[in-house]
Amino acid sequence: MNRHFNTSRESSGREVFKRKADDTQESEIKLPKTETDEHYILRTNNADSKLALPVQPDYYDKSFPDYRQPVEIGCFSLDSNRQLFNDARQLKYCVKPTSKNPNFNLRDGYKDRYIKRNDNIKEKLDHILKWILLNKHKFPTLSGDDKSPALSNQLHTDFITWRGHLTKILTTPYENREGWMLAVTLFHGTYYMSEVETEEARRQREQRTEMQEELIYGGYKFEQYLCADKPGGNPNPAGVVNTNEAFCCVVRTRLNGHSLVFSGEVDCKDNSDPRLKAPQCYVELKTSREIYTPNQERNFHRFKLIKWWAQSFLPGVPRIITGFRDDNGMVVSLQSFETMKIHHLVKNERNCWKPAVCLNFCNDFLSFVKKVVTHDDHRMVTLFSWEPGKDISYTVHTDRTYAFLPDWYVENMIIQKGEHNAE
Ligand code: 0WD
Ligand code: CA
Repeated sequence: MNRHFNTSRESSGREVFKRKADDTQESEIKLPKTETDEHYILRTNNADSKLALPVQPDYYDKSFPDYRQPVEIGCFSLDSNRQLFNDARQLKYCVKPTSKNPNFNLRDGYKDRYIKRNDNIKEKLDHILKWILLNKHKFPTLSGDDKSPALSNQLHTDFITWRGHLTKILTTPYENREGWMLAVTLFHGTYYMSEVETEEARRQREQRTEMQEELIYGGYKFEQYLCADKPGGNPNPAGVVNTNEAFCCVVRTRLNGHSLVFSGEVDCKDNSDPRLKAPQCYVELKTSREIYTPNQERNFHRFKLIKWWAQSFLPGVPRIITGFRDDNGMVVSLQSFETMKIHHLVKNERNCWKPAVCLNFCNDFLSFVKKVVTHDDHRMVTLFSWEPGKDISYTVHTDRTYAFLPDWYVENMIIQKGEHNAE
């Protein structure tokens, strides 16, 4: 089997008993070691008792879990109107600059050649769900005589989500600034996970300064300097930057016992080696401020590279091309990072992040979701929330406040089931 990493599972289960010494009568009980060696905390108070998941890296510092080589099962494109096409028309082709010290002006066009996506519109999982309906044949079905109609309408996939949501989960043990909320619905045996913007994130988004907006634009502008629309073509820095347009790949993989299908935006393809199949031919593009001091380098290693690593590791994108910009918004140097070698660059930092901790934590979080969400109901949402310094907790919602599976998706899945039954 082709795997990124092979491990033998270690058992490092320690029984921990935590009781809060305050007057809320809330106690935390680390559940005894289980077969799967997970670290739930049973949080009880007088009203009810709930499990919570701790995030401290120590709990997850064991050998690497199995993470299967991600396989691309499809892709889609979003045009300037955010219309979805079941093809690669928006895929761009990477053109390596001849100079290692280019002079790309990342501010060029910010005022007059920028069409910005409306980020007040929450698209949730809609694009992925549309893609699924167009590509149901790509999901494994049960074969043989025991194929039951009820089961044949299942996707045989544990989790469906955006890659960006998984990136946030992977980096949680080391995150100390931004919390998150993830809505989960179990429908026909599959857990759908869709982010809900936190109040704090919304506030930050609405109060962005002009300088922050310009930095966000600069990331897209950098893509324009490095990418051509056609293989063999040339980049066109005189064009408009339209952030509605996107190319997304859909990959299937497995983390220990959890099968995953997720989609992530891909910046461009390296077309120079025709033997490279997707996702190995994909390239992630990034910009970052030039590094002048050891302290800046340390922060880059500790806080930025973990996000870059997690984002590209998940779909198996092997390379990240970075443009380092000066304070005038000019790209003054380029550097290429190999995703699988990023950790070697950072591991000498004190208290540095570890890939195994990120993946073990993700594995336990997904197990936690399966343990907590047991009702198969498209209207029901379990909202998992995390704030820095706290455990992961959840609330259950049966009103439609957080429901995110659209009727057109649910109906399509249910109608198909009825059709099968009628056969
Ligand atoms: O919260 C999210 N990540 C959501 C993403 C919620 C709803 C929709 N989307 C979709 C959009 O359709 C977009 O095309 O995000 C797609 C990208 O998803 P992803 O790959 O799972 O997200 P992530 O890994 O966080 O971001 C990849 C790139 C970013 O590149 P950088 O180099 O900055 O990490 O996608 C862009 C951005 O260029 N991006 C977005 N584009 C449009 N809408 C969004 C967004 N909400 N978030 C990131
Ligand atoms: Ca990028």
